[in-house]
Amino acid sequence: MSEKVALITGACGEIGQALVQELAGQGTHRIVTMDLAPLAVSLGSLSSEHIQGDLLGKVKYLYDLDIDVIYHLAAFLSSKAELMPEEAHHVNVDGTLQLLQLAAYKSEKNARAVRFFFPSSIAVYGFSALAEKQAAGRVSEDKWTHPHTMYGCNKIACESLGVYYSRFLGQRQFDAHPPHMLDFRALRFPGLVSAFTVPSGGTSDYGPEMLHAAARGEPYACFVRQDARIPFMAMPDAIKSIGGLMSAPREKLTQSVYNVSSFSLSAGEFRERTLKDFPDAQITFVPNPRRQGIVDSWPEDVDDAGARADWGWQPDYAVDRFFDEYLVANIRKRYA
Ligand code: AKB
Repeated sequence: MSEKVALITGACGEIGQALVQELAGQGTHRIVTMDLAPLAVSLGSLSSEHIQGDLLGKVKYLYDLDIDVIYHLAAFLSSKAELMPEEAHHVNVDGTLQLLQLAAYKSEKNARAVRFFFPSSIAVYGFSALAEKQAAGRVSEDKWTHPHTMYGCNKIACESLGVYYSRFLGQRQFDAHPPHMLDFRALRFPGLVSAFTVPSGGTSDYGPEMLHAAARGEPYACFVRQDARIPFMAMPDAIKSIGGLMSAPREKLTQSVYNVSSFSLSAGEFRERTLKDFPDAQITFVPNPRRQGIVDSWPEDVDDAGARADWGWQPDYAVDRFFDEYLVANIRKRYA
């Protein structure tokens, strides 16, 4: 195995756990993981080194590694960030800035662009009225980018910083011999749903929470209205989209930031699909005004034509296959 390092921050999160397994299976890089938490025992053997602790205090240790690619997943999600906005900004933006500085330094020093993956979100979009959201339907990357949450502000700031570090750092693109700059690539994820992990701190969490509660046989009070609609995606498709974007030749990419979508569901439809497989599930709707407000500010769906055109994005799990083949079977196994 190459000594070139694939660094995964936030490795203990939902995307992180799935990505560690995927990259370990590929065997192209030495995997170094980072998180506040210890790595799950089941993943321990897949990471050659787990750096546990506060990201901002640990970045200095990464300068000794032969970093080839960074998957920067560590972040406060939307609901948690609203409880502590300044801390969220510090981790979400200052943490990303420090890793971009590391990738920029390594790219120039090794004369080889470090690829930098950043998970952005539908939270970069912002609607002020339901009628506006419904009229907009599937939004494209250049419209409605007025986030209403600290998390959304952080995501759009990090997108801009990533583009800056990969194309305009110090305006050195005008130098006679511009330095190698990092290769920044981002995806604006919808709500992600895993059959194997449960979300925490997000606002799209009501979808997976509803299913996991039903599978455990526990009642669930959904914190948004039945008509609340946002896009969702199965975790395997999220991992597929990261692989698709990160393996695409740079010259094929006409953007640095891409929407990716799979299906759009209302909370009421989520309940109906859940009851189909768990008929005894007790699911009620008890909207939380603040979290409802966040979901109302997010789009019903996103337009991912750019991703499909530039790097052949195509989800594997539309809504029926998502429930029937991915979620219900695996979630039953998890709680059996
Ligand atoms: C959240 O709910 O905060 C995230 C997201 C949609 O980015 N899952």
